[in-house]
Amino acid sequence: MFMICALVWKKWALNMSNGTRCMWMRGGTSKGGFFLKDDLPADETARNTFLLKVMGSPDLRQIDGMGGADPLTSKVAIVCKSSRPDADVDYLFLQVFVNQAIVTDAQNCGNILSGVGPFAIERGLVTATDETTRVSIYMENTGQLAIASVATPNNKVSYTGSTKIDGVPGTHAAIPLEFRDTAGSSCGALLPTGNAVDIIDGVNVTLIDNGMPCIVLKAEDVGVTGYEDRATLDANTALKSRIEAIRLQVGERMNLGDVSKKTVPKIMLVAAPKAGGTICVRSFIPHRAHASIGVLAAVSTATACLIPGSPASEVANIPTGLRKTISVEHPTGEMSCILETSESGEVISSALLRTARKLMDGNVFV
Ligand code: NQM
Repeated sequence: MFMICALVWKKWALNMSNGTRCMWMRGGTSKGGFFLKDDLPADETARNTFLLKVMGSPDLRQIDGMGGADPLTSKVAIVCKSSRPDADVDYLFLQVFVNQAIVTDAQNCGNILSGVGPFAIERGLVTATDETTRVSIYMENTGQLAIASVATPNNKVSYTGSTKIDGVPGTHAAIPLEFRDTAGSSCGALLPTGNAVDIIDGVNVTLIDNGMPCIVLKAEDVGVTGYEDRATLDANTALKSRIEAIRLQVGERMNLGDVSKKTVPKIMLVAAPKAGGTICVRSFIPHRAHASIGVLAAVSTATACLIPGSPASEVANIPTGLRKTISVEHPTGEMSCILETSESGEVISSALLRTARKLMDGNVFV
């Protein structure tokens, strides 16, 4: 025992001076540090203390760390080889709060997920095969699987390509993501209260979880249009207090417990589409407006469009057919979610396109 402790301590003493190996990546419209599990302390408290230092939290500017002073750029992926027969790697997502000393695993992140396949191949956890390598990823936060298809010409990850995703300048290699069985990922059921609509503080809401716990409500019901830009929404303190009051009340009902220190549920303000899409969304994650939209939050909101009577269904322009492309308009463009539905209208699987890019591979110092 003493020997093991001494070895662990020695490894950490070394890390302090030599830094800790990590890769910084953009995943979809988010950005963060990607670590191999073995490169981080096994003890959760020590790990979280380390990650707060890496990001420079708590501090609004994160000036003494790598974080970008925004929840969307203060994210961490921890990856290891999976022991599960159906997965290549396990991925744990951690949200590092910007201005509070909190690191939480209470949510998943589909944008950061886009970087996990390339990272796993780059680190040798998965061997590249053919032009495209399919990586099966067990998402530890919610206990579900995702499949990422990564471009690997000549058995090497390629980040270059012609795919454009809104919210990211330029074009990159496409990384299609496929999800199955995401219903009830954190809440235990797609509709955790059993209702298509609940009324909270006089507002009709759909409480839904198809990969991300979300409160879906009409923007007009809380006094905005749903077409505002991020800065306008972020400056609207009255709106923020009103929707936070709703959020705090539904935590228990969504089986999430006390959500005052959690980043779920997210709040999705919906309105009729304005740019030829299916629905228009402004989301809060949950205390800042999102610059675009979260991946699984978009899937959950797209699913809400298909629930008769929900506020989303009332404003959405829903396509016909069992395989539906739900184009979710957001502040910087749109995200297309492909939903596969059964004859009875149940969503069986979802898929969408992301891109990712390696930004830095090296050692981080705390
Ligand atoms: O919903 C932001 C993001 C996300 C999460 C957030 C995400 C998802 O855009 O799957 O991607 O909701 O905190 O990265």
